Order: sequence, then C-alpha cells, then structure tokens
Amino acid sequence: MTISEVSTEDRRNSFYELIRKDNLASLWQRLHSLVPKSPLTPVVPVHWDYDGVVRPHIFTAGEIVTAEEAERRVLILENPGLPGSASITQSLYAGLQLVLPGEVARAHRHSQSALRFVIEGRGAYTAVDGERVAMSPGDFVLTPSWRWHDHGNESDEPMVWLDGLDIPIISFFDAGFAEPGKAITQAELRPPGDSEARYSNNLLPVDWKPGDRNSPILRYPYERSNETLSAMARGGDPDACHGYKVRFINPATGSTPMPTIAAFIQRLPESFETAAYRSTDSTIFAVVEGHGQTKVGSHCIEWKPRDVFVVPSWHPVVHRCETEATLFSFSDRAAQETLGLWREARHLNGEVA
Ligand code: 1HN
Repeated sequence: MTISEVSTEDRRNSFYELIRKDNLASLWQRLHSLVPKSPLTPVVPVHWDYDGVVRPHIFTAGEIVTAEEAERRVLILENPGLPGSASITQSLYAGLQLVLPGEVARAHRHSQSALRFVIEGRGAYTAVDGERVAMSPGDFVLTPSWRWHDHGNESDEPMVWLDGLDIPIISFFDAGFAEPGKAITQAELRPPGDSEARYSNNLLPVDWKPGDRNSPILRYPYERSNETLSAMARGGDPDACHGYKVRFINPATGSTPMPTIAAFIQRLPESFETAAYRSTDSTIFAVVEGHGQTKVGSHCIEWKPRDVFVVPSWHPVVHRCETEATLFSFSDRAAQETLGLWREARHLNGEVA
C-alpha cells in the first residue's frame, strides 16, 4: 500500500465516523447489499419433526402452563436464520398451539391476521366474531384482522393446530393494535356453520357486499379440499412443478382469503418428483399425508405426516415422494402480488421457463 492509498483510506474512515455522529451514512459502502441482484435472504430451510421432537415438547408445555395462564399456549417455530425474531420467515410468524380438553383461550382481537391449520384432534373450536368454528385435521381456518377470537376444547382429545400470522409485516409497518375481550368467551351471535352455509356453497346472500378484503368463509374443511385434489388426481396430468395444487380463495373476489397471506394445498402422486421451482415467497409447508423428501437448494428435508418445513425465498425446490402425499402451505404471496413484487421461475428439464 502506498502512502497516498493509506491516507485515502484513513480520510474515508474518519469521514464515515464523523458523519455517523450526525446520523448519516455512505450509500456506496452498502449499495449492493441493499439492492441485491436476486433475493439474499437470511431465512434458512428448516424442518420440524412433529411426532419425534415437537409433539413431546408441546405436551410438556401442556403440563407446565395452562391455556388460561398462557393466553395462547403456543410453541413458536422460529427460523434459526432469524434468531430472537419470533419469525419463521421475514414476513410471517408460525407456531403450534395446544388446547387441552376443557380449556379455553380467552377472547381478544388484533390487527394481525391469523390462519389455523389443524394438525391433530377434532371437535375443538375457534370462535370468530361470535361464530364457533369446529375444527378437524386438515381444516384451514381464518381469523382475519381485528376479529374477536377465542378458542375452546369441549372434546375429550387434545387439539393442536399450526398458527400462521402476519406479525412481522404488521411490526414492519408499526401498524398493530390489540385489545382484550371483555368476557373470556364470546357470546354466540350466529349458529355454528352459518358462514360456511352462506358463503361456501357457490351462493351469496343476494345483497351481500364484502366489507373488506377478507374471505367471508371461516373454515375450509379438509373434506372439501381432499375432494378437489382427489378429482384432479383422477383426471391426471399433474403440473411438473406442483403436482395437483390449488389455492384457497375468497369467493367474493377469487383472490387470496386474507390480504397478506396466501394458502395452498397440493397432492403429489405416488413416486413423483417435481421439476425444480422457485418463487419469491418464502413458504411454510405442513405435511398432511405421505412421506417424501424436499430438496431446498442443496439441503434435503425428509418429511412425514404432521411435520412442518420452510422453503426460503428464491431457493430452488424439488419435492419427491414415495407414497401419494398432500402438502398444505402458506406464504406472503398475497402481499407480494398486491405490491407487484411476486416472481416465480419454473426450471423444466434444467431450463428456466
Ligand atoms: C394469537 O392471537 C393466537 O389467537 C395465536 O390463537 C398466536 C401469536 C402472537 C400474537 C397473537 C390465537 C398468536 C396470537
């Protein structure tokens, strides 16, 4: 190094230190990491083994804290690439919630939108704005933003579901509010099944107008998603990247069930391997049925029913299964599409399509 180079370096460093005191920073030191050529995510691929690892911990949680004490007895699925963040991806939160027989989780409401995907147990309910929604394995249930919700389990089985919330998005915007309910449990304002009957039979009350961008359907039963997937599979011609894949919709708009979160369910035929695929929405998968492997870049995840795993943004993904398999998934694709950001690439026969 020549004397003039040393002094240039020194001048620059002392300049950076000086301006930092005035809350200034140089863009030229950071430009490329601020605007990468393609997504550079800290999110890592991660897999939670439900039966072997997570389930025993959840049931221990059930012994050491009541649902009442905890308000929500949940083990957060935290991405190790985002330590301390309570986030599973940069934009989403996920957790596994246990409600034991006889327990209730008190009413509250918040700006954050939530979905539930039932992992085990049947007969517990979540009540949304005064309507009880009974839940069974594989059901996809909505708690849109600012709706009162409480949970209860009047069955004789423990109930575990996967919660997905847009908590990091709401924190990013500093737009979150929350309020406790006056009563622990909401009064019933409508009979169970009311919203399902009104809005999910390809019918709508004649003068009904949506009040917001959320689906009026509170529960998408697995029975119905399974019926669709089975019919598609009988029809044949699976998509090379997805097998047979459908998206859950808001029937009033054909768009996503909630404005921030998109949700999907797909069936992979027996002995199927998908073509490599990537998209900008980091995605959380929950295994409904079947055994298989998912390659995320060079990382291989071996999955079985009730496991949860994450595919980070723009990582090439290949699913392979021995038995027929069903995967539920959710992501922030809804928000990305609204903002015109969402991208995907299909890599068919090694070519990017
Ligand atoms: C929440 O309200 C629920 O209602 C679950 O079950 C998880 C995580 C953070 C904030 C609120 C629920 C939550 C949550």
